Amino acid sequence: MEKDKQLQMYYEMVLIRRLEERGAELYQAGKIGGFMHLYIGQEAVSTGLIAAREPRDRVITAYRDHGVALNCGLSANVVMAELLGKATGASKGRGGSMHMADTSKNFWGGHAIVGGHLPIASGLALGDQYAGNDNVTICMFGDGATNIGYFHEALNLSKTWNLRVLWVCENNQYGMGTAVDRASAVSQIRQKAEGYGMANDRVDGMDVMKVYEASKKAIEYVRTNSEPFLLEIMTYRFRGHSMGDPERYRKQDEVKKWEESDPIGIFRKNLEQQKVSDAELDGIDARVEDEIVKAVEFAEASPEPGMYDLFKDVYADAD
Ligand SMILES: Cc1ncc(C[n+]2csc(CCOP(=O)(O)OP(=O)(O)O)c2C)c(N)n1
Ligand SMILES: [Mg+2]
Repeated sequence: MEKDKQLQMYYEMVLIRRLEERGAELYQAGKIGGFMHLYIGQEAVSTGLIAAREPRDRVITAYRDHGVALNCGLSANVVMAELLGKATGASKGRGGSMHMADTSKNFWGGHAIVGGHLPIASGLALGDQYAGNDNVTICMFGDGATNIGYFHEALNLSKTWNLRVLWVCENNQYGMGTAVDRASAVSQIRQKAEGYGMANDRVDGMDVMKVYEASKKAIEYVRTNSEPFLLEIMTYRFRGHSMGDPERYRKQDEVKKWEESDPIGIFRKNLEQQKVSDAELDGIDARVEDEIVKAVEFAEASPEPGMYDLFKDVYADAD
């Protein structure tokens, strides 16, 4: 891969990390309301995956969506403003942390109901099939979502109707406080694709280049064969399930062990081995710091949504 593209991926991973660290502080200061789920530790997953898509490929995800939004090209300003519930936010301040979206960037949200967006992904792909194009719909979800009925219905239909969906399970090994092997009959989520005769793969999600390569292959598979594929990406969230999780279900030793595989640290080392200088990487870090300061200023200075906007966009206008 060209150096510029690699540096762009490094920039995006650092941007996600810093935006969320700042977001956590603002949450604790009472400036962000509702639920907020951090992506810290999982940055290599969406960064490698979305770097492998064509802009015409659609992306849809669950509520752990800040990183996905940034990777899809939403600015730190609109993501931060949405976190603060401001009118300038990605969803005009009416979505909040779990409902970032921008269809102009082919980012179809941000969905809070576990598994609820999987049938929507099948629907997006069915629309593309009707339109006669070969766009791929990339649908990301957690390990916990694979125990939900929607997962099975959506996978079954996608294979039966030859829909171009790349199903991406971000296996961070817990659904809230429940470990995968306490909730799932099979420990490898990829096995669930077998029941639907669906091709599948499993990849290390702490190494962004491995994620990129596996995603590129999977997207090409879906596009050229006109059939779905399930990619399981092994990862770990360094923070709690959401803000305010007391984390009694996992040992600190386990968290520490995973933190040694910090995806940003791994990628930085990889870049240094390719002779990218520290100065260049530090320059990217500094650019991100500056961008986050400006995003907070932008969000804080932005207006609240108007009271009467509350009822807008609830239903689509019929033409
Ligand atoms: C239908 C439904 N049931 C329960 C919940 C509450 N809930 C929110 S997140 C979550 C765990 C999902 O875990 P996973 O799919 O692994 O995603 P992760 O949070 O690990 O990214 C649950 C049970 C919900 N939002 N929707
Ligand atoms: Mg999970």
